[in-house]
Amino acid sequence: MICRYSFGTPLPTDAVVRKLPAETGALPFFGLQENGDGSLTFSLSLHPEEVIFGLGQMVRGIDKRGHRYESWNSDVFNHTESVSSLYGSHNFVVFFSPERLLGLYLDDPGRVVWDLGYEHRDQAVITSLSGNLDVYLIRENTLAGIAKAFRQLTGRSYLPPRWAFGYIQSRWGYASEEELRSVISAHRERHIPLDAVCMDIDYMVDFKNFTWKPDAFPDLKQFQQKLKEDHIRLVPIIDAGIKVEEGYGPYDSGEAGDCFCKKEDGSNFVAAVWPGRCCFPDFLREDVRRWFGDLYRPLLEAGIEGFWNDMNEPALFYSDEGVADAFAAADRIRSGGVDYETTWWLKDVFSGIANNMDDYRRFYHLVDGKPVRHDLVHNLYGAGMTRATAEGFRRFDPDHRLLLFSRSSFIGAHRNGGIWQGDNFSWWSHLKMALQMLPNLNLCGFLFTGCDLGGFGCNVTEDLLERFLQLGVFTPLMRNHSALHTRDQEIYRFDTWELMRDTVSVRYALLPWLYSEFMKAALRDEMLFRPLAFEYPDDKRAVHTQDQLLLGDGCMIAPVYEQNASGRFVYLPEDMLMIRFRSAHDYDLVPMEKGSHWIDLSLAEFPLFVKKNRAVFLCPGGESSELLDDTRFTVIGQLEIPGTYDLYRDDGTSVSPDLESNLTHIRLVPDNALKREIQC
Ligand code: MIG
Repeated sequence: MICRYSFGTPLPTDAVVRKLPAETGALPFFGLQENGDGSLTFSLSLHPEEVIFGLGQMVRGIDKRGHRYESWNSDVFNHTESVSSLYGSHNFVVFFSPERLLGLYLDDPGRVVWDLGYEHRDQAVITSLSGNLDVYLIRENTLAGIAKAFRQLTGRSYLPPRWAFGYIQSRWGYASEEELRSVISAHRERHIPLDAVCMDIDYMVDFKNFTWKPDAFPDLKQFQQKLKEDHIRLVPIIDAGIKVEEGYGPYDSGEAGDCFCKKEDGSNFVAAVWPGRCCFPDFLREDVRRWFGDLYRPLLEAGIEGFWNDMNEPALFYSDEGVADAFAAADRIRSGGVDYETTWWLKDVFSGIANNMDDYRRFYHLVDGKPVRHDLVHNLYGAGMTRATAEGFRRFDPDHRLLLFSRSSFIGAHRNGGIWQGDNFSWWSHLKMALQMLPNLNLCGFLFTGCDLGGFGCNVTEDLLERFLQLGVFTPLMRNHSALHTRDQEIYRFDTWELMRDTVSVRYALLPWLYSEFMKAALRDEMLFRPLAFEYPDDKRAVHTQDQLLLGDGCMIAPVYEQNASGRFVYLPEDMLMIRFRSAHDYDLVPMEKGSHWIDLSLAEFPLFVKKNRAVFLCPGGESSELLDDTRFTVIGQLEIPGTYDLYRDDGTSVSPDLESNLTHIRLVPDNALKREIQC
């Protein structure tokens, strides 16, 4: 059951797809306080054992209790424990204790502060700064029921094409056809499976969106065509800002259509990003989305089938006004004398030039024809860009799914694209963080996601990359990405590349099954990754587990996320079969009993646990998702009672696939084996 309560004058957000009438009674469960400055606070006392799932893309554990978070889409380069926001705002949480099961969704495009037991461990105190919002309460009997109800409120998750489940190699710095070709052939020569390579900003002319360097990419169309013969796709990046430059098509057409965000005086808001001074499309307007979505055409016509959208919080390096304010601050100090406090303050003033709150208050959007200051709708910007892109794709090619993943997002954007987890570091703690983010992202509707495997910033080590890949085997987006000037991070750069290749090969053997699990979850409004509490709500140990996840129908993952570990402890909430993978063909099958276990896992090994009477399907493998044989499988599982597995298969691109007609019901017949070969 979902109830909507409305406060103030909420702005349209495009987050929900079901319009519910607002309740007339008071909001139950929560204490309500008007703070006098327009902001509204909702409070709830927490049970000692209460766990809080949700908030999607966010640092810290699976259980969000015990800290303070903010919904404020931010370009953050350092995902430490004390950071309060990342790139997306996902204002949905589920409170779960022996006495309560309650979903809370705040449809609010502005800043929201979530104190979930930070100030007082037994209190959740949630503040909407604008006080204009819709609050939804979701009550169901199970955690999974709440997740499903929320998805039905906010709409079906985005479906990527099947090739997007292949391994993707990316790096900031690949600047030419030649360079990309050599990266691709280094994979192919070593039989490291690969489906796509990303093109970061270096492919553009002066970082201008929708351009590409003519000397580095003399014939992009032909290049992409040739690569497709080898089953490789190019995935270029697009940023949010449009360079101010007369004669540059997107700027001229944007100006002609009056598409850019304005300052109070009616002139374009200008701030610098990679290309220098840029204007920012007002993605909240339908006509602007249409204009922007059509800008992808030349790239689509060149045969490109996937994109990633970046810098759409929007990230702002500086504005002229901001720089002038900082110089003025410096001048004040210059005349007033310098001490350590003023110099520290000055340092903050200058480092605060980027992504500055004053800048976010300097420009306006048109919402229903009326100007709305950016900070009040800040968290919608990336979602608007995603929507513009997705709508453009649909106009260009209504019959095929294209790949799209964005950095910034909001609830609702999950219908139009995936997201990646942003600029993580090559840190072991970020491997754990990536794992912990997955179920909360899924809960909020973002199924197609993954982190930068190996870590984006800092220098990776080969063992860290291998362990990252072992998590990546299971994440829908399996992309190795790293920043300019960091250590080379392609698999083939390392002495242990064969281990890593074998790990990627497990992904390809699992790909048809993983795709089947993903598509069923998406089409049934379910999650792919769930916290253990979803299936074992009465098992206290399971409910509080922070480093294992349920995967699909009847599986569990428990990656190693510590350097030099020779294994890890795993808690099995029931009897399971462990598959300890070394490669697609080399693995141990170990039946294990409910309880705690130490599991040996050398660097080359990673486990997948399968419940009794459930099965995992391994196909013969291959080096491209398009070359996999999904009719012959090794079926792994302990089968004690007759059952079925519903294998989802489709053409991998059709836009509205029908779930039922794409299922093959495979009979699981009890036997004494742990694996068997089938054809279907
Ligand atoms: O200011 O395009 O998160 O993946 O490689 C950095 C360069 C801009 C941030 C993205 C990252 C990408 C990088 N971008």
